[in-house]
Amino acid sequence: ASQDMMALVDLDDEGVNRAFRSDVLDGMSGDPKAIPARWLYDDAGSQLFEDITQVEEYYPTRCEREILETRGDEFAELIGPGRAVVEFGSGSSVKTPLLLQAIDPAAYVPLDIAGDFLRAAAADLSRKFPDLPVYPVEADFMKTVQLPKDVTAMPKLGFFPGSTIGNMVARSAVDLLRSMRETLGPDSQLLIGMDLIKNVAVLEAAYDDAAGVTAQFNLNLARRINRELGGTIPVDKLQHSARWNDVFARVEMHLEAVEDIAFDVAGRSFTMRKGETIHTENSHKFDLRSQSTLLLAGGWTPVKRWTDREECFSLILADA
Ligand code: AVJ
Repeated sequence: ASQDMMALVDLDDEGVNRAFRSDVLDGMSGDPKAIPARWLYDDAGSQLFEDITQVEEYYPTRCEREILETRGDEFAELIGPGRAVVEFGSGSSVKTPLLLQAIDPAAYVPLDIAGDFLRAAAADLSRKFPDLPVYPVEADFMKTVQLPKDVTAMPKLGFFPGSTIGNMVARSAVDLLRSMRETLGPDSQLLIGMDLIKNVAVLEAAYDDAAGVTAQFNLNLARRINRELGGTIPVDKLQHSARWNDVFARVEMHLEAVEDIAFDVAGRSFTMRKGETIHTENSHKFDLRSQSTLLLAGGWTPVKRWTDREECFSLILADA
């Protein structure tokens, strides 16, 4: 049922824990087994993802940065100054300075579920832009977020880089785009990154790098289950797998059992046959038309689209 990020949960620690347990138990009871990708991003997972963005094979970060670095004048012209920039799933906010520098915003509101990570990144950004008010909000951006009252009167620019939208199946992506529109208001704009369909070998290498960083990111989910849910998963008997699914236009990450295994999670027993997998993430890829269709279904009208020189990745500006 839940091979995507969708989960409407309370964000107090106990709520997170309960939601994690129920998502994992549900997901491990299914056939095929699947756990929502959002649980990959605890503080350790968020750090491992930052490491992924540095590996040679992982082109999205590099290509998106190229667009942000070279199109500042066009952003300034089409977006204008004085907006509150609301970043969804801000992570380490490494790309953000490129945007903020170009458009001269009135405030910056990073939203993320990884609290410690969020606050460290916000503090870092405040040092770079001492005159910019920064209001970090620890929140699950899958639901409509109450923004700090200091920014309610400002026109908003939603910033959703990295093709994180690609983690969701279309139905959830549309729900998210609609709730972003709800969060940001009727005069808002959205600058969203969307990864492009390309050569399968390039796509699969980006999700299975030679140094094994993506494998560690994926395996961290099994370690997190062991840590937080009293699990006994034999992590050394799982291997990372990344495969292009052409029907769904997505790269899928799985954890595959290398032999028959049995283990407990939160007091319940599970088995995996050799070759059986736990589906842990989808990363959907797009073309021009699928991008427009998705945005329009979510209530956003595309205004301008940029790609990097190699046409690996795209950024799209849309109006509410
Ligand atoms: C954070 C969703 C953009 O799908 O490319 C990277 C996550 N997973 N390598 C992506 C990810 C494995 C990443 N996003």
